[in-house]
Amino acid sequence: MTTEPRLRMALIGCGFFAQNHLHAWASIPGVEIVAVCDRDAAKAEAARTTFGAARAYTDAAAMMAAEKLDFVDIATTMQTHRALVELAASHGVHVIVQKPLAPSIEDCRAIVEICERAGLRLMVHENFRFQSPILAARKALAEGRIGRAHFLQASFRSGYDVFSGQPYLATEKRFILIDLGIHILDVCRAIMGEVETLYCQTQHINPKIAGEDVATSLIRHQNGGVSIVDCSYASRRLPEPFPQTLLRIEGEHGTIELLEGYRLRVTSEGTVTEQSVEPETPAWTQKPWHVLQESVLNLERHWVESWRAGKSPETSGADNLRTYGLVMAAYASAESGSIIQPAA
Ligand code: NAD
Ligand code: 89V
Repeated sequence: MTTEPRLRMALIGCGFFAQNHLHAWASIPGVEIVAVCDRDAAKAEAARTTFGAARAYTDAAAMMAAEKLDFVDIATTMQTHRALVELAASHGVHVIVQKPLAPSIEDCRAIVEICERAGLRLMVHENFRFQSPILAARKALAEGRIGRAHFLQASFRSGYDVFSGQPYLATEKRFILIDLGIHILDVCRAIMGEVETLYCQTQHINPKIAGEDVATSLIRHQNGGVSIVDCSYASRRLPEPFPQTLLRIEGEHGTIELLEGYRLRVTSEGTVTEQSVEPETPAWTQKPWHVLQESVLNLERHWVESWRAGKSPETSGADNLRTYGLVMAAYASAESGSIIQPAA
């Protein structure tokens, strides 16, 4: 039996969410965490010791010059992504980049072009479509249990304090659509297909933050389907549902619902079945984050599997440009009050 050599990787940006990336990489046998890098030496060193990396760096250029890597996982905030992708590409190293890919569509396109020109694999760390409850709903649809879908409501409504863990979210002029709406719009694309037109209304409820914290979009898909995508961080409810994405998919023969408490209910040809699709909680996960943490592991496994199979990952750079285009269309719609055709 031949075993493939382990993929040698490094992670750049050892901050809040990167801890999940590292736990997940450490639990995938086909991957070796060779090095970690953060501008903050203490964070880099803490990640090195916790996850058994050989070396820690504070300068990504120095790391790329010194290490022989198959890929880098970029888990910094979006302002730094383009320069770090350019650096990786100059060393012929494949790339995973956290969402949002960049602050502007021009930078996003540049990132995709840089990797295409260099012949490098590029996956955006767009993990919500890899959450196991959402995978279960997608599977029920793909199995034809409700026939062709003509309506989706994808809903994320919470009052959870995301700002204590991610303080930068409170100061950005654009908040919920680019940080969270990007995930829910991506789930919408994954379920209902490409978008023809989009209309969005935003609200700014919390006076302590700079950006919009509620966004409600009405979407017409190219296949004639219609979706509502609603996101809120100004919803006061108990039990607090963070970070659950709820779904209602209506089709010719029935309805698939992802309900609070990770219950998947399928009404198909007059029969109702309900099951728990709550993800498992490996030792490194903590509720209520476990559904996101587990999706990181699912996404990283997908990267390795698609690499080994020589296939493009589902959330490739080119794919993610379409999701990013929906976010930009939503802002354009909210600002102008008009219906927008997203950029192809
Ligand atoms: P963070 O600020 O906690 O961490 C970023 C780290 O990157 C910091 O430690 C910083 O020192 C380091 N850094 C910045 N520029 C660097 C550079 N050039 N070289 C080396 N290190 C550098 O941020 P975070 O909350 O972990 O968010 C990081 C990214 O993850 C963001 O894009 C955010 O949107 C995304 N995120 C995604 C999810 C998800 O579920 N997909 C969840 C949370 C955050
Ligand atoms: O997934 C994210 O990007 C996070 C959160 C779920 C808190 O919005 O920022």
